[in-house]
Amino acid sequence: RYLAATDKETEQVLLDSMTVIHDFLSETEEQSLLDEIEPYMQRLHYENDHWDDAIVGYRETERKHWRKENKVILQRLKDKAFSSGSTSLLQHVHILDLEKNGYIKAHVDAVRFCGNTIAGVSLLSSCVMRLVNTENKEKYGDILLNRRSLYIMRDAARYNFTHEVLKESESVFRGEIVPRDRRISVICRNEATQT
Ligand code: AKG
Repeated sequence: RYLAATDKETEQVLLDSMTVIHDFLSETEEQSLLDEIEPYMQRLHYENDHWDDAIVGYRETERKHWRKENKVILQRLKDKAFSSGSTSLLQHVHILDLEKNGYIKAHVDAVRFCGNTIAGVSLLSSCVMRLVNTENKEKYGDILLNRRSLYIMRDAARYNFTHEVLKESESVFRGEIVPRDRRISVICRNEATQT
């Protein structure tokens, strides 16, 4: 089980709107993505001054063009996460590198920048993502994101819950410590719905 929720209602909402597929990537696929990402990432410095004050200890980039073998992996991710009725995918894939002590504070992705679905794979480290109900902070679910897993967050999980990646000292799932190391997430999003 990848979800631990405070109550039954939250559990049901999150089971319906937040999917996690453990071992979505093979070790070879993880390495293949890293081989392409790392040379660029290593030239950047970790930062703490996020524009929205949401992320601590991170560096990030976006990538539109990928090596052939990684295109295949990303296409598999997109096919899994986005239905044919989805708005078009954003062309740029977001790559977020959190240092071992880095973390992401609770936030909801801006509705004017992206649509109903956020899908990401975790490289190098497992972590715990917490989704907190925006209308009642006592209702939340912890999500175990193992290294090489894929998560698909859509609709209620995306709009009605904040999401955050817990810092090392809080990285616990169902009473078990989830060791945090440097973590890179590769995230695909779809276009915002026109309103
Ligand atoms: C975001 O970019 O909004 C995130 O919270 C990233 C989540 C992740 O690293 O998987």
